[in-house]
Amino acid sequence: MRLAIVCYPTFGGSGVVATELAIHLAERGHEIHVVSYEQPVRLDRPRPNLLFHSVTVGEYPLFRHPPYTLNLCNKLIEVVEEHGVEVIHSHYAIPHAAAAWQAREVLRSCDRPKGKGRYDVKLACTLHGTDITLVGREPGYYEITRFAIDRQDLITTPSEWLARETEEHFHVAPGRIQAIPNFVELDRFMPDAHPSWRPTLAPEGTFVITHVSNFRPVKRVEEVVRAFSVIRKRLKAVLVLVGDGPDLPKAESMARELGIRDDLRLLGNQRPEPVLQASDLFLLPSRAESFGLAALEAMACGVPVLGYHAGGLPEVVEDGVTGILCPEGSDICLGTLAADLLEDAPRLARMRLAARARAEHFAPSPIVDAYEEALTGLLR
Ligand code: GMT
Repeated sequence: MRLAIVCYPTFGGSGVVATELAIHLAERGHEIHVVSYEQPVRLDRPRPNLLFHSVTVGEYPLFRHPPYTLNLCNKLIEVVEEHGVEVIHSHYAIPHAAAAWQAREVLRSCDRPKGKGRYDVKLACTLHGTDITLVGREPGYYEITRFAIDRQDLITTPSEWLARETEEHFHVAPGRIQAIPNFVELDRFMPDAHPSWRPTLAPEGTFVITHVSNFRPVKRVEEVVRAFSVIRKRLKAVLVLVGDGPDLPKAESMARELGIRDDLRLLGNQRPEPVLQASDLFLLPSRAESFGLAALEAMACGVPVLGYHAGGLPEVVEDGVTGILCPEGSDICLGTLAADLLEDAPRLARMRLAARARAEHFAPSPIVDAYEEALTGLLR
C-alpha cells in the first residue's frame, strides 16, 4: 500500500502514534509518506520507503493568518500525484481531515488540467481526543469537522469511549467507527532495576512522582500539584514534570504557594523513558483523556498510574490492579490514596508488576495488524 500519514510533528500523543505507525508499516514493506509542517520528533530512523514531506506555509502581507489547511491540501495533491498514494490517513481531525477531503475532491475532479490524471484516493482518519471533546466542538470548527469526518472511508479512535463520544456529538452512525487502541514500544519503555536518572532526580529514600503532558487545562495540573502536596506532608518525595504548555507556570506558582517549590523538577520537553524508569508513581488526573498514551508508557516502565475514572483511561488502567482511578467528582483525595500506596511496599510492588503486564496487552504487533487490515481493506 502507498499511504500518506498526516500528523502534528510534536511530542503530543497523536503525533507519536502517527509516527510510530508510519515506522511499523514501513518495516512491513508499505510505502509511507509522512506529511507535516516539520519532521516529527520520533521520525528518527531513515528508511528508503519512509519519506517525509514538509508543508511550507505561504507568507503574504495580506495574510494575517496564513491558510495552513490550503498549503497542506496542496502538498497532499502533489504527494498523491508524484507517488501514486492510495490512502491518506489523517491523525487528529483538525485541520487534517478537512484538508484530505479537499485534496481528494481536487484529485477526483473531471476537469483537471491536461496531463494531470484523476485519482480516487481513499481517506482514513484517526480521531485522537480534543479534536472531538474540545476543539472540534467549538462553533468555529464544528460544521467542517463533522462534515470532514463523515466523508472519511475509515474512522478510528484509540478507545471505545471516544468512539461513543464521536457518535453522540458528531452524529456518526453507530458501528462506523473502529476503536483501535494506541500501542507502546515495549523494548524502549521497560522497567529498569537500576535507573540511571534516579540519583539525579532525588536523593536515596525519596519517592519520585511523575506527570508527563502538554500542560493544557484538560490535564488539570493543579490536581497534580495538590495531590503531590498531600503526599509530601507524609513522605519524602519529588514531583517531576515532563513536557511544556500553557498551565506549566500555574503548577510552579501553586507549588510556591504550597511551600513545595524545591521539591519540583521541571524537565521540559524530552524523551520520557529515563524519567519513567526512575519513577514510583505517575499522576494523570485529566478531565477527559481519550486514551492516555502517557499512562500506558508509564505502565510499560512498571509505574502505577493514579487518576480519575473518566474518558478512556479506564480502558487502559485497571483500577486497584495497575493503578488507582478515583470516581470523577468524588471528594476522595488522590494524594491520600497515593501516599497510602507508597507506604504499602508489597502492594506497590504488586502494582508495578501488574502495570507492566497490562502494558504488554498493548504491544505494537497486533495493533499495527489492526491498522494494516483496516487500511488495506479500503483498497479491496
Ligand atoms: O487531543 C489532544 O489533546 C492531543 C492529543 C495529542 O496529540 O497529544 O492527545 C490525545 O491523543 C493521544 C493519542 O491518541 C491520547 O493518548 C490522549 O489521551 C489524547 N488526549 C486527550 O484526550 C486529552
